[in-house]
Amino acid sequence: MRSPKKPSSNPERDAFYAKIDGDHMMPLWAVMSDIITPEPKSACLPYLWQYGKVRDFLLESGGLITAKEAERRVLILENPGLRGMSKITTSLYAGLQLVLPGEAAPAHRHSQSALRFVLEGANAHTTVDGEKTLMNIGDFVITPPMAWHDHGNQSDEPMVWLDGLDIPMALFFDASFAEPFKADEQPVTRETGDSLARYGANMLPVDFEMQRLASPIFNYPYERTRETLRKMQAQEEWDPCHGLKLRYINPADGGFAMPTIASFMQLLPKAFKTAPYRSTDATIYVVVEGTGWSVIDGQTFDWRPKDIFVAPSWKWIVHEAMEEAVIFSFSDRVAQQKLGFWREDRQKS
Ligand code: 1HN
Repeated sequence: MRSPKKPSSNPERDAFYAKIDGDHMMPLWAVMSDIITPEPKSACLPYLWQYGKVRDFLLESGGLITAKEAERRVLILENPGLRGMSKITTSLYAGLQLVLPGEAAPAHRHSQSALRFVLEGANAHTTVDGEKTLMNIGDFVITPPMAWHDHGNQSDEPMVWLDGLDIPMALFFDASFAEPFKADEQPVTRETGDSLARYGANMLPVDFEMQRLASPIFNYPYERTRETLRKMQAQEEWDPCHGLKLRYINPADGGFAMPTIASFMQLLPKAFKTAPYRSTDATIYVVVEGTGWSVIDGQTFDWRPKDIFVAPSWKWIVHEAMEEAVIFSFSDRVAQQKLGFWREDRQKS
């Protein structure tokens, strides 16, 4: 594309702009280069939250408000370039949620899709559409659009997870609906583990038809994901940009697990350094195992387990693992692909 240059103004043009302004009109040529950029231009900045630090704030919030009063006791992770907008990237929301022993977060539903990535605790639960799922560290749990969901912690330790939602997308489309359930907890109508047994064994009920756009599996347990990485690792087939990277899928159609949010898990062997990569889906990373650093747009971020960091759209990223590392990530890739926007780039060596 020709390098965009704004036509200059002159008194005659300015007078014309002022005249049409009253009728809510604007000349395209005065704004075109701001709205059609040759490359993505984003206010989103690279950033890393150290879990050790934010965990203290989260536990402190536990003394200020109950999960029931807050509805969801969450500290939002706001991108430093997007403050005040409840966004971790331009299109995604993320927050850290705390459910203390004995607490419950009341049932509700909304058009936004949600994912949970468990950071701390054991055997607290979320109930999604009548099925109770126990949550453990590294589990990836989804709440499809308009699915009733409530959380509870009947264990004796605090439970912390990272929430990822498509809230900015629902706002962008003016398509947000939400409602509370008539009771704090929804009735449990299915056995724990039913959806994983039914849909997570490379089989489907014979006449299965997709009822919704999201995966029929609610919980992708870390144990299984980790074992898959362990087995595949032996093959030594490393992608130069990703190491060994898998995507979470909807087993019924092979697509991503959620309609708007793509999610991934990757393994980098000890001392592996990835080749520079960039893509249009700004990505949130959560370190599960190992230590290392990532260089994003020239800035270095050291990471350790449970740290959360964000890479903006179209900025070069390189990861280097000091020890064998396992990293979860999510982005709006699936939405961009459906809409025809997604692009990726690998640095030529
Ligand atoms: C929500 O429903 C949850 O269910 C967490 O845990 C965070 C942020 C905004 C709107 C709804 C949850 C949320 C949320």
